[in-house]
Amino acid sequence: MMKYMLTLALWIVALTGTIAQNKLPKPTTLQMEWQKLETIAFVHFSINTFTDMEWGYGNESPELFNPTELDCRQWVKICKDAGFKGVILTAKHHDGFCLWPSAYTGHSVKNSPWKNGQGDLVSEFADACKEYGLKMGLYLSPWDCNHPDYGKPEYNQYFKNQLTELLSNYGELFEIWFDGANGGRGYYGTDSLHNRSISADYYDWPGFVGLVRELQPNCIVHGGGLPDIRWVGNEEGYAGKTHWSTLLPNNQFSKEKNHQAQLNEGHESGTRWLPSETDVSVRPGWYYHASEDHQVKSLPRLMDIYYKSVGRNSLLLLNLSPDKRGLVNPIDSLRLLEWKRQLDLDFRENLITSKCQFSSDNKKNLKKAFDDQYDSYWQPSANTGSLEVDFGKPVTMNRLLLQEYVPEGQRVKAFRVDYLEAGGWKELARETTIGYKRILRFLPVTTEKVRITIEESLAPPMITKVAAYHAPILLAEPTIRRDQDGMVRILSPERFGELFYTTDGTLPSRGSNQYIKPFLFDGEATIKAIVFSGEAHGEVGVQTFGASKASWTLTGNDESNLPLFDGKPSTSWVSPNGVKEVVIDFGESIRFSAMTYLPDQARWARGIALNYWIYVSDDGENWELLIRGDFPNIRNNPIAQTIDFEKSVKTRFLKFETTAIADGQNVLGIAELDVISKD
Ligand code: FUL
Repeated sequence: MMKYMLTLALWIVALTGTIAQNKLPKPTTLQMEWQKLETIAFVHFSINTFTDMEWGYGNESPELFNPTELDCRQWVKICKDAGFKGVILTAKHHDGFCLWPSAYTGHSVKNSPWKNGQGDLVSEFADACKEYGLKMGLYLSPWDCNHPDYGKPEYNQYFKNQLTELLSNYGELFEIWFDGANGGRGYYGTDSLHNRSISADYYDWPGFVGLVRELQPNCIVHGGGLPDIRWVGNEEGYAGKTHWSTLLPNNQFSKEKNHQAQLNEGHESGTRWLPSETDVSVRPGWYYHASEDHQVKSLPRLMDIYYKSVGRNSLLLLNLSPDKRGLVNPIDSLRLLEWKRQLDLDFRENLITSKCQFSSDNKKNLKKAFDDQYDSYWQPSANTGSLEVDFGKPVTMNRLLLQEYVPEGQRVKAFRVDYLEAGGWKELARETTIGYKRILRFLPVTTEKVRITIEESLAPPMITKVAAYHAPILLAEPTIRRDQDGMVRILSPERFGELFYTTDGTLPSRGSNQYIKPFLFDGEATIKAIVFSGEAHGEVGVQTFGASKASWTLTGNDESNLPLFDGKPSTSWVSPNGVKEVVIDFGESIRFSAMTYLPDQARWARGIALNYWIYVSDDGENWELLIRGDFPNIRNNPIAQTIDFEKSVKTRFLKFETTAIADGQNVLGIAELDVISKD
């Protein structure tokens, strides 16, 4: 009887496990192939490159499009050398200009001076991808500020016609990118700053996706009313630490939590396999702007992005912005090559080799967690279990890489890593999800043994890879901050090393001023700093400061306004509910010709202004409108926005007002406002 009960109990456990496993959403073969690409590239190149904009109006003359040295082979070769497996080109952005001679519009390369209107950039791009063996993808913006039918049902047919051209004429595509962005300014309309709000069901998504399925059955779809992969919820390059490749239907998203935060983490109980793609640009903007040449992301920043995307179960889509010549700038290409070299160094040697001893509560298939085959895995007999690696000698490591076999669903909910120190186990990390790939970074530990314990899982976990590495130290660039009184603080993210700085724009070296404690440096300045550890040094941190803020106040406001002037991007001033403006009293008349607005930098920001009205006044009562405009793409990419005036202005009071705030919020949020004289 006892034996019978036991068998029954085991059978019930097994059955419940099977039911749980069967209910787990699973990726399609296509989604799996895509996930394994790990890093792919984006290229933003179009009319915006020539107008120095991020979002065009749609009324730009095709005559403006005239790259003098365009060479798609150069772009694709850089992508190949940087280790990307595929590359996606913006065939048409929101302004409607087409990089191929579409038969359905004149707003394309065929009316540009480039190759006397005979060129087809998409075709050149396709040839380059073929030559270098990279997968080719295309971005086609549904939002089109140029087309007269946009906003009417007819536009859907126009879009399908264009999509058909792209899907039929350029060979195999691995990814098609439908952008969800909509709104802002457009050419056709009553007001050049009008908002084109369209209803949620305006686009014929099923029709668009249907075309892709029919004409390119091996092509993954980004967006398009949800299809195959999802946006990661930000354009800064990070996936959530907890990161599920599964998502609930839109109407089941939690009401309590920000929508983007949910995209960033996915849902443990998600009913659909929708892995995330982390799209981020090497520069602040997506398009090339000479003014951002000094803001190409640093090597440590790019490494951080890799670890926070690929290392958190996402796929990285990193953007390049060819310049007006039609070439990727050497600053960007060299940085990408450095990045690839550093990645190779970080993962040069897996410290877990066949010489190690492995043990576990379930020894069956244990070695499969340590081989290089993705399709073979180790599984504990229940939803929890642990495995241990004995190196047989002390080894030093600071990275641990784990992979689940996800074709059978993402399972692990919680895991712990311990290492042996002085005869006892010590906790190294306590984490949540693993997914396709998870990489942990920690300060180096020297140990003989490491143990991974799966503490919670939706079904018996399938662990296909455990690897350990000792990545070289990478010295990051220092950050430079200045408070309202002009005190400058330089901080190094490293806990060691010596800091040196300059205030005259020259490159800092060991011979420059050594930073020991905060120092006073008020007024406009560019401060550069570097950290040295022995001979090794990091990259140079650069910070440009505007006019002194020592005597600035906000009129009609109290002390709580200080975050606006404190020089800390991490703190923000937020207006009282319903107030959409801020008035600054400089204390005296000052002259300046530009200003910058840094929106709230919080992860789920408050009060991002989508447009601006700048007024000036000498007495704080009579105001003159100086300039107004939009902040394109600020919601997705909340970087500092520079507003250049036509000529310099001398004034005592400045009013910054907005009429449109992201996500329909009713407050204005400002991390920093600065004024700069550029003359
Ligand atoms: C966003 C767009 O609005 C940006 O301009 C860029 O193309 C980015 C990749 O997607 O939504």
